[in-house]
Amino acid sequence: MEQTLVILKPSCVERGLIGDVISRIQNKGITIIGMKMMQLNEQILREHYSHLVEKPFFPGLCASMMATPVVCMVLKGIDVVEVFRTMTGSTNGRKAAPGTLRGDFCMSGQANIVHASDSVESAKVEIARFFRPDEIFDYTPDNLAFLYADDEL
Ligand code: IDP
Ligand code: MG
Repeated sequence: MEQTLVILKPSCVERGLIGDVISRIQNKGITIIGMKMMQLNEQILREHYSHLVEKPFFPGLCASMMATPVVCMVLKGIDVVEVFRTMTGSTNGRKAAPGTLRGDFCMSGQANIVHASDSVESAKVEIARFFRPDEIFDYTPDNLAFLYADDEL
């Protein structure tokens, strides 16, 4: 099964939306196999957002990601990278579809409450960036036979 990295950003933490996002994840039938709070710093953000370092908004993005601790999670499920990106919605909360996390919970293109890995390859790199192997608990939930059909497993 795939794994993906999720970060509940300071805009999620500060607005008291941690529980709402976790509920959406659990209601969907996605398994949380790693979860911790972290205080991000510029070094890890320059790696995590390396594709944005040259953008004029990068200093503001960094500041917004360091404003409070964040909650980092590793999620597991079949096709979970794509499934959770779809649940996350477009980058700008004002344009994200209703029913998505960003579409339902935010109004900003920057303070957009969640980060989600965008491919299986980047998920592997991002999980290794934010989690030590012993912080991931790759267990199999008891209700797996009710989350998926036999021929999907
Ligand atoms: P994503 O989070 O939807 O994958 P990316 O393009 O990878 O979007 O950008 C990473 C993060 O950088 C976004 O979630 C958002 O917080 C911030 N960001 C992206 N584009 C802008 C912008 O034009 N202005 C301000 N912040 C931006
Ligand atoms: Mg991205």
